[in-house]
Amino acid sequence: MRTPSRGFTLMELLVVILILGTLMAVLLPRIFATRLSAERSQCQGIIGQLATIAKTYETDAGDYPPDDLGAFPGRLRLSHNGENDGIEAYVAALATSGSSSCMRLLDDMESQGLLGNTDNDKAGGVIGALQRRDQMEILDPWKNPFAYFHHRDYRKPQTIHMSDGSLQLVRPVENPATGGFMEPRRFQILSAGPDGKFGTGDDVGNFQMPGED
Ligand SMILES: [Ca+2]
Ligand SMILES: [Ca+2]
Ligand SMILES: [Ca+2]
Repeated sequence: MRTPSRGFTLMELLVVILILGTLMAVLLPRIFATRLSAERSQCQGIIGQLATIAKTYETDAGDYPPDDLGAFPGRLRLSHNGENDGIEAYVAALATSGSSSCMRLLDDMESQGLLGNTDNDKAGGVIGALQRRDQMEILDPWKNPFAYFHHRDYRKPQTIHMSDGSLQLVRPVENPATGGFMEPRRFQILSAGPDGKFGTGDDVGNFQMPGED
């Protein structure tokens, strides 16, 4: 009579591999979906913070932060390379506002690693309380800059310098119900979402995207 082998037989190994493979196939998509959902919530949370501070800024300064680097005094010597202008102007407005709540927001973004400079541009001098020459942007959870539009500039598309080095032309989101723009009297803050492309269904904004439930 044969004595039973102490090791795994080939058949047992195959069964174990099959079970592990099935578990991975079931669990991995769920893990990815959970992560994606957490990142989307984080993105919505950041946009909520940016929108709240834009309103605080408006209460103090009489207008929302500009999206145009030409709006700042020449002594700031901001660089105009035509990339990330809107969100750079937003950051520069907060940094030069003298408001502690504006600075707190920038500090908060910095501590989360969400203050970046994807186009690597520098001003001629330091930008207010930022205390550096880098013209920073605020980044979404996928490390791409947000696009920020003041309502008066909704007809001007902006170029965003993505984290992979590519450039994307971004336009504010239109409202199919009115034929105008979403947030017609305020501003739009847009994230390209997890796919890293503006203008697709997974984009996130400071309003309910058209076609979203
Ligand atoms: Ca720039
Ligand atoms: Ca920059
Ligand atoms: Ca997208």
